Amino acid sequence: MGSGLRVAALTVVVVVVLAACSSSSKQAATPTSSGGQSTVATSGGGQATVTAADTRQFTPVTLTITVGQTVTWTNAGTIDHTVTFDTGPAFDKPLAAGSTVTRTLSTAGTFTYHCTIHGPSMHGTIIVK
Ligand SMILES: [Cu+2]
Repeated sequence: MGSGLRVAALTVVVVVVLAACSSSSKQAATPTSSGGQSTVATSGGGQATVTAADTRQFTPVTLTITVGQTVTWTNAGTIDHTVTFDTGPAFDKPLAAGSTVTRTLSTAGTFTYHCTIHGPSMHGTIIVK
């Protein structure tokens, strides 16, 4: 009976450690593909992040958030970009290499934006629900 309990306890420990590892590696992982993927941000005021890189794309291209959530754009590359909204209240911010831009969206709707440096081909959409 003693060894059976020990095995069971050890199994629980291993499962907990594995779960902790996999969740932290998920957070650290950067998206590898960039073709039209969309992400739904976690509800409840969680972080919503868009990454701009030297590929001249915003990743994810489409991000769905909840009303009142703050989106953070991070320039992970070495060239400058902008976050310039096409719709909604005016918003046109430089996104220099290594910097971040944040915007809290408190109105439901679909908002498109682009980078003025690289033109409409570098674009993204924020869906606020
Ligand atoms: Cu750009």
